[in-house]
Amino acid sequence: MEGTIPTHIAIMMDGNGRWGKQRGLTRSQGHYAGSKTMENIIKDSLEIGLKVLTLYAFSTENWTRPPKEVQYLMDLPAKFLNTKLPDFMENDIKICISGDIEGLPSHTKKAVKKAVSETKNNNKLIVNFALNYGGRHELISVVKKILSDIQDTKITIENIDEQLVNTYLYTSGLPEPDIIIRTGGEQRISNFLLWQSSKSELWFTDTYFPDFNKKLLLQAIEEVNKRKIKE
Ligand code: V0D
Repeated sequence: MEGTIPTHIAIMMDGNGRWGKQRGLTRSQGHYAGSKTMENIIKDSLEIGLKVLTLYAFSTENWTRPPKEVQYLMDLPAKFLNTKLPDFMENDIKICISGDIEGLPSHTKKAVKKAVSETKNNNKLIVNFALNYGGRHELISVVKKILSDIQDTKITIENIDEQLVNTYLYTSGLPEPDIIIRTGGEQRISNFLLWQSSKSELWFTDTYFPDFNKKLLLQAIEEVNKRKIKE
């Protein structure tokens, strides 16, 4: 690998259901395969020295999928976090969540809060899960919180600038993504990190997420590095 490793990569993990279907499996079996790939990508991120990895697993729009699939998806975060927590501790990985976790099932919320609090002092790699995340929903929540703080006289209208807005986002304290990768063939931002993506490089691949790997991750980084030399 030549060139520099970015600080923050965000991945839209798309194409899991289609990967399953293509192999005569269920969509949920595709999601399971995706969760194994996710474990590998977290390991790869540690190895290459990334500081922040954001993983977009579920948008607020996904609630309209078949109930069985939604049920399966909703159990993945708790299963994943409860199984992997010792591994995160051992590898100095901090878990962050970006999204509206209040609307989630209570067992999911519980597992999420536990993982966030137990890993809060870790600092080799931040794995930021975008969970029940929607960019517009996030911006609406920012507007509401700012208005509420104005009403409570904690801030004034004159205080509102980019830096202040940043502190009200789910991603407060995290650097903006250098690269946003979307797997699965679609080339859209689909309501992901609307505010935070203003300067991000976008990289797309037709590869379904379960087939994503370290080689493609490094290819994305290299291609983006080349774009920058040309500037
Ligand atoms: C399904 C590929 C881990 C994407 C990965 C509810 C499709 C496997 C999580 C997870 C999903 C989320 C939050 C967290 C810890 C783990 C996850 C969903 C889907 C959406 F704090 N895998 N995973 N979440 N899939």
